[in-house]
Amino acid sequence: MKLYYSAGACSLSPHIVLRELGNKFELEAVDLGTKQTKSGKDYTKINPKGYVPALELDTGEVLTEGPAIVQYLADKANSDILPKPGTMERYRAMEMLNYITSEFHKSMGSLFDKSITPEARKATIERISKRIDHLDGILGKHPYVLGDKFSVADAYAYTVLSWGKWVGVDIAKWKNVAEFMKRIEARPAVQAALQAEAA
Ligand SMILES: N[C@@H](CCC(=O)N[C@@H](CS)C(=O)NCC(=O)O)C(=O)O
Repeated sequence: MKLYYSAGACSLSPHIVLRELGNKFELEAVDLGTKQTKSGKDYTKINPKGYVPALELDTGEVLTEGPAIVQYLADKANSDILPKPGTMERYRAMEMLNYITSEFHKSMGSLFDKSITPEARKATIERISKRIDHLDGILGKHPYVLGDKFSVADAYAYTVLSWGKWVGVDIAKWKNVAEFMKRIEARPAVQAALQAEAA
């Protein structure tokens, strides 16, 4: 299995999950500007959407979209870092993955765009702040986004919120979220993923 990634991008979420699960996998960096992979392949032939992450399976099949990849990995490993399919808890996990993808991932991502107007930037930060208020309330009740146990949704939330420092969203303002970020960052799998991506 091979994960196509870009350092610090949303591909960090499935990268963390691969390490949490103790899976054997390869990593290949993608230059998102040139769409070339580290070994010189045209990434658009691997993922025609041109963005990371993409997971190449041993069968040669390629799975894209972070929330789908993390569910695939956890289900394949029959792991408790994601509730089982068909249970109400699983729909809660999907509810949270969707919340992260639509309310944080894309809005935080849009703030990296240097051409965004100051008005649009301000409005986006205000909208994200309301979403973080909600998440802070959740994390005031339990240590992980779905409850008392680490799940794939924590890896995803950690990844997209870690962009705050680069885009002017000061996570330290939200006490529970700030503590959550430290809790997730301290996990050995997260440390290993961060080090591998920095190498
Ligand atoms: N819907 C995709 C979005 C992935 C995405 O936004 N990837 C960004 C990095 S975080 C990217 O590769 N952007 C480069 C591009 O769009 O060309 C997912 O959730 O996996």
